Amino acid sequence: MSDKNNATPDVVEEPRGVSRRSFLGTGAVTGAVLAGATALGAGTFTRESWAAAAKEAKEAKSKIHVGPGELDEYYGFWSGGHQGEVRVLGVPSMRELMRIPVFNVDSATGWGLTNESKRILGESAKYKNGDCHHPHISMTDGKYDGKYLFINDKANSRIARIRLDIMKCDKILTVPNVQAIHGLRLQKVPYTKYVFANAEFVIPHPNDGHTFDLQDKNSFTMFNAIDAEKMEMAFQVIVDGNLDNSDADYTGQYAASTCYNSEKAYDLGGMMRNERDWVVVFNIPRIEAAIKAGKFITLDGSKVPVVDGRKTDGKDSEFTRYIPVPKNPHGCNTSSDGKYFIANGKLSPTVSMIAIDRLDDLFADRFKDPREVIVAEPELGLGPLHTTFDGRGNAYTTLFIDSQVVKWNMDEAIRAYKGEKVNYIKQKLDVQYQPGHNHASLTETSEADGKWLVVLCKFSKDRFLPTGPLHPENDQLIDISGEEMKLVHDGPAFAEPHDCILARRDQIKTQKIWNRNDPFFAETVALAKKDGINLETDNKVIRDGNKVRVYMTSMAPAYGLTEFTVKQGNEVTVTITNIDQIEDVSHGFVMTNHGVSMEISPQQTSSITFTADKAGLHWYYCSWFCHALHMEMVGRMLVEKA
Ligand code: CUK
Ligand code: CUA
Ligand code: CA
Repeated sequence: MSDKNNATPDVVEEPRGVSRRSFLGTGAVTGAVLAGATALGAGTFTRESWAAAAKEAKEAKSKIHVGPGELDEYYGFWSGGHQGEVRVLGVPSMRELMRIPVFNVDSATGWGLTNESKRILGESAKYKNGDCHHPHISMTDGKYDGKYLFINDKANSRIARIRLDIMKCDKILTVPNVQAIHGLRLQKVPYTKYVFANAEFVIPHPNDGHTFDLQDKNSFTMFNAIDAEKMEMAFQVIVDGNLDNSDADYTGQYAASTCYNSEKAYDLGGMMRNERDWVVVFNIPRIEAAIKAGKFITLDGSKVPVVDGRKTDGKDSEFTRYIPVPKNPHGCNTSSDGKYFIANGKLSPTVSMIAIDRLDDLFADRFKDPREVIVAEPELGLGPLHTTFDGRGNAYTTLFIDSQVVKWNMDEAIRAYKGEKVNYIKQKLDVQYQPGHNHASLTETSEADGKWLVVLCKFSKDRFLPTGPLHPENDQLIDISGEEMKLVHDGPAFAEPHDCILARRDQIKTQKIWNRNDPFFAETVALAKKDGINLETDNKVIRDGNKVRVYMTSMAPAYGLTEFTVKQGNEVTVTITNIDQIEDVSHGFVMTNHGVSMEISPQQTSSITFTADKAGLHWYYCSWFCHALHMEMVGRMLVEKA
């Protein structure tokens, strides 16, 4: 019988009957090919290739097996895509360890329901959706410091920060006057002072309906820098074209972003008109100096300093340089040796290697042609989207249309660009199917260790048990420690993790139980103080007009209050402090038929506000199984008729 989990089917089917190679035969890469490949499916798999894969998988099994009770070597942080959360995985086991709700509502932890989470969500709490793409860990001296993880929300133009010591989101910022925060990267050196974030879409300014013309000189998008510690806007830079992905360098001086819509077009055809778009490089010290000197403007009612990084009459601004690259580039990746920004061609089979050590000269206008900073443009295959690095001079690029990862050597690509006859391509490995991001262990740091490569495939097709019309994505794990890449694991994932990041387990240090002074619930503690409440000991009901504040403790298997009375129509705030000191004894609080649910982990205070709109008896109960008598951990809210 066929067993696709072991990659040894009896019947070898070619997905959708159209082979990848037949696309290769169609010649020029166009949007039509790209669209066609997506719609029709790609990838030719013979019985031999399945069998070979099966053999390799068996060999690799021992490597990825993390036995019961054993711990993974790496933390992986996965974007939850348009599901809006961040997921924590162990690598290489690929086991999901935790979910961190961010731009979504989560009924287990009460994220989006509790007062603590609503304060963090702020104004934007009204949005129940998000679209995460790029999770990145804060750095000091080009290495992960394990303090924060930042992630974008493309859907509602937000940036969130997650504290890695508690693995909870602690700040969310809506970026003003832009639409769709997409590419997000962090300053690596000397430390993550800034979060760099691209706003993707061009919009009129002010966007008040006075014009809808994207060619208007007041229609543009902006590059954004956020103060990572304060989570406040630092500055914005107006650019030509649009902005897709970005990365920062290892000197602290430059950041670079790809632009696929240099045309400022409205539609697909228009966005593919130019043979070349560009990479825009930002000179951070020059921008900082201008702002310090007061040489900035503000826009559309916001106070954020804005500088203009557009060309004027073909002349560069002091803040930016535009480097033409082919065509609708997507991913932008700094090599872990700090030498190159690599722009991935998408509609071109090439990637463009920009020498970072030539950027000083570029900004000093020492080149006739900005393309003199390009040291190689290796041809890799169809649909290059993202590149990652093993720290041994090799790069790994995803080929969306070819459904492959290509391993290539950077030095050899440079030699070939100079005319030497050298084959810089080391290996092409089929992946299943249509990969977007890939990410090698520690690749964004100077410590890239070349052990594991995660490839996030957009299509899983036949790789898993069918789940109806909506398929999972396929996050594949590849062993890159040897000469050859070896596929070792298929991991189904929900709702498109665009990107992920891997850190060594020693780089992430978490708290076992909450600190009573934690800022996460400090405001709730302050409010309790105003009511004269000692949260660790008091079980009290405070009546304040139509508002009722119920304070109680929880300790397995009982709440401090098993009954409280309110009047119909009262606005009730329940604040619970979990005085258990034992690791892992989390309690919950659910008020039945009121849409009320929250987590209270050891030494945590959580609160939630709702209207007691129904007269009668309403049970509340603990939702995390905490004790043999967990079912008995209940209480009653008695609502008197109005
Ligand atoms: S993007 Cu999704 S595959 Cu938002 Cu980084 Cu490239
Ligand atoms: Cu407390 Cu279950
Ligand atoms: Ca274009």
